[in-house]
Amino acid sequence: MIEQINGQIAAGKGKYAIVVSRFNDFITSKLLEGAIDCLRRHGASDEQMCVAWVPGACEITLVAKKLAESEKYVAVICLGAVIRGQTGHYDAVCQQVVRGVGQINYDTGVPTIFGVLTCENLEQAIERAGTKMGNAGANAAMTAMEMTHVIELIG
Ligand code: INI
Repeated sequence: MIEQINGQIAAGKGKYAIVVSRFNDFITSKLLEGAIDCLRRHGASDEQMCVAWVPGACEITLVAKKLAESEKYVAVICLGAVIRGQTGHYDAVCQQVVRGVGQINYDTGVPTIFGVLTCENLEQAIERAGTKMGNAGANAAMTAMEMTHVIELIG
């Protein structure tokens, strides 16, 4: 028989950290609402959540790393919105955050989830912040719960 490792989407007993950037906060606040709502719907109490605000996407990784290293949280959810229309250094900001968040996973072993929108324009960001394309914050929260359980099952 093939051994199966299949994480469930349930909050469990652990505490989840959410790092959210204030830049474009009319979008990121919707991502945060989506993540909190999703964790609650899957059994998390408010005591199982911690929200850390940072100025912009570039600041997410340092705070996410500190939270992951603290050993207080089962997962760290990173939320932000980088929108090309507004910045000449869009590609650099995106690369820095993508690489940084990925690296935290390997360095700490704590699932650290990339819930940062990288969009061409404001319309795309709105579509992913609770309208046509769903809510990327809620998706990130689902991923955090599933990854937490997968890691638990591996032991
Ligand atoms: N930060 C974002 O989160 N999104 C953006 O679209 C953005 N733009 O457009 O520049 C942005 N810039 C700020 C950056 O993340 C840092 O906060 C800033 O450079 C200070 O380090």
